Amino acid sequence: MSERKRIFSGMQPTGALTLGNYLGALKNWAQLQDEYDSIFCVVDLHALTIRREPARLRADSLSLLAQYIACGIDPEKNILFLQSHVSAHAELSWILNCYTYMGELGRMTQFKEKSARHQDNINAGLFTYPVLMAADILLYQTDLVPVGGDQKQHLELARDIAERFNGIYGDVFKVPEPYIPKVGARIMSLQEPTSKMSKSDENENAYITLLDPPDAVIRKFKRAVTDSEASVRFDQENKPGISNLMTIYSSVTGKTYDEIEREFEGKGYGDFKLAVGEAVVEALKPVQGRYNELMSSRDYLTEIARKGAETAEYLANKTLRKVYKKIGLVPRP
Ligand code: AQP
Repeated sequence: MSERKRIFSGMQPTGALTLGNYLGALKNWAQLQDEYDSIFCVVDLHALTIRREPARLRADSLSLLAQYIACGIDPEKNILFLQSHVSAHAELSWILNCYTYMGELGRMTQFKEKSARHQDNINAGLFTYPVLMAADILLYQTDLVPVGGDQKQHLELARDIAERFNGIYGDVFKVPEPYIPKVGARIMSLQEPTSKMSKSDENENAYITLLDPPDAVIRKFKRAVTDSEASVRFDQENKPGISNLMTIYSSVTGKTYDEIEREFEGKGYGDFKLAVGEAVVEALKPVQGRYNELMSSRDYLTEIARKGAETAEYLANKTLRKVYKKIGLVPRP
């Protein structure tokens, strides 16, 4: 790889991506890929923190790779791979566990939310999830991590772990910066606009997936929860539903909030919701076309994953070897 700055990011293969995943992160990956050396990972090990049907996980992993490419991630320019194919992720994660404090992990909002939602399976992986995420990022001497706003806390922890480690052993890890979009950092549920849009929401009207057919997209936007004021105006606190729809519309059309307010002045919510739905359908059309093509070329996808893992492994092992040496493990003879 060249001396350009480096990006790393990943998503869990837990079903079709939502508009939140796309607008919060993936769209930026595509925009940044020409400027940075980019490494994009399907974080299948992270997905194990929730019980998954093995066949489903297998299918979702390749499907996620296809969704990355369908959203404009060029496999010729970037490294695309599956996390479980590069064992250094699990290995560094163990080491970093020994440099992370229980108190730090206990403060993570995602752990609190996910353990409340999955009371029957509050496993240790759910707790140490941010450490694996830190390992993912630090292995590649990453400069920038494009993620949605919900991952900010995890990224701050990754920075703390890197600084702590460097403080003891010298400059081993690059300390990464977050890259969080100004518009779209937190796309909210269409049914409960004070919670984030999530692919594991039980109510499928709450989220739009990148693979939803046009009629489902329009129907879900028509049912989106709004308010009784009948005025399209950005006010996150008092009008979270309309503000969320404005964010989505702004992200997919590039229009500013002022322009949107003017466009819908004197019009009802019905017109606005339909316009948002239609804009999203248009944005998803090319993504879905490309996705369907890719899913019928399985060999092409597995070849990308194979090549990606090879390069990623080389880079990751360089860092891992340095870490092992610094902490005093005897090099393998
Ligand atoms: N609602 C959102 N708005 C903006 N960005 C979001 N991201 C997730 N939800 C939103 C960003 O998408 C990336 C991938 O996240 P992940 O695959 O690690 O899963 P997650 O954050 O746990 O997302 P979900 O959709 O809520 O998945 P489930 O329901 O499976 O837990 C990250 O960059 C994240 O910031």
